[in-house]
Amino acid sequence: MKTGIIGLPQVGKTSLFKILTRIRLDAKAAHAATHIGVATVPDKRLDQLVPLHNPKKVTHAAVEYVDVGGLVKDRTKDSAFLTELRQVDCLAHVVRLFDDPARPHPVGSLNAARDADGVDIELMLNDLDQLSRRLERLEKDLKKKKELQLEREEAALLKCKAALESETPLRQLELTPEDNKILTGFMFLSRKPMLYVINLGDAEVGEIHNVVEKHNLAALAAKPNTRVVPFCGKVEAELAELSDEEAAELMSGYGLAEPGRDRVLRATYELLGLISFFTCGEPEVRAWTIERGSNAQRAAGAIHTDLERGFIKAEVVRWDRLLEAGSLARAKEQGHVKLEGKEYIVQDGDVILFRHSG
Ligand SMILES: Nc1nc2c(ncn2[C@@H]2O[C@H](COP(=O)(O)OP(=O)(O)OP(=O)(O)O)[C@@H](O)[C@H]2O)c(=O)[nH]1
Ligand SMILES: [Mg+2]
Repeated sequence: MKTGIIGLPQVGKTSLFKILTRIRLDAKAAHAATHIGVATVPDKRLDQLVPLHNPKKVTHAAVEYVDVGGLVKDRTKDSAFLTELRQVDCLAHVVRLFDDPARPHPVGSLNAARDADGVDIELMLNDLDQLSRRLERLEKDLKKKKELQLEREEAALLKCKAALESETPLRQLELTPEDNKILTGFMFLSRKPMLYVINLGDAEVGEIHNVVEKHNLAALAAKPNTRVVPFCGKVEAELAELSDEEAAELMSGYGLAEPGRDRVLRATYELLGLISFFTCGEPEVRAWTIERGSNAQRAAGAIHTDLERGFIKAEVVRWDRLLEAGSLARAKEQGHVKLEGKEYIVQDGDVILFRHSG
């Protein structure tokens, strides 16, 4: 699963990319158009399970980010850029609220709601263009021959067209599973879940909890498939250079409960509809990523296809119950370990031991 970092020029996209992935880019590399990297998702649950097992290795979940560079005017008309952007599963739009006289905001003033809408309009215009071309084709084909599948496609596209013409991004539409299936192949930009990363000036870092109200983003934050996460690029860049203790001290000075990096990573994970389950043993304590709603057999497949094929049963215990019990054996004695079949829907934070054949 890939998340594309987008936004106007000079808003802090590459800075965010570096903070999330912890990849160091020298000045020359930082100017390149695109960067791709993987970020490990922090998980306190997993960290707490580690001392119970004393494992050789600990592996956190990971998500991939692509920094596609600035959305300068008409860039979405560039076909290579567009192809790259269509491939991502989710968008992270960096909106600039920090002031820097040396690098003025491309529009001049700072207005998060305006920038959020402006970029959305660009995405929507692009979708409308793509959709209209397909509709034209469909109408011609349907004149020649009526076909149920084509009529369904036309109906789904007309729904989208009506939304786009009233400036509603497709991510906000409620669609039937059948419509969703038809639309998947189009990879519409405004249909991708959207994370607005509000890049604050360091003077505002103490007010991080008021940002949504203060900058008129509450309505936006309440939309479906949308999240708003305040973030302070400058402070986060400082935190990245510090030891854990020093970082904790700096954060408490700013009144921050956790790094913004963690909030952005978690929000991305949630927007993508992902959850984690854990496997615990002496060789490795590890978080695995699956889509919310996956059953136990699918979850086994995240580890290995052999495990999915040879699935017999899953021993499942909630992470906090295991932590309380102190060991799997004791959790079993206490009746917290359940033996589940392949249709069991895996829950976020389950610790699973798969029994399999072959
Ligand atoms: N004060 C302040 N400056 C920042 C912040 N984030 C980034 N900058 C500065 O703004 C400039 C642009 O940052 P980048 O991260 O390169 O921005 P970008 O969006 O990737 O820029 P382009 O790729 O050129 O569109 C750099 O000089 C950063 O040091 C921030 O949160 N606060
Ligand atoms: Mg950049």
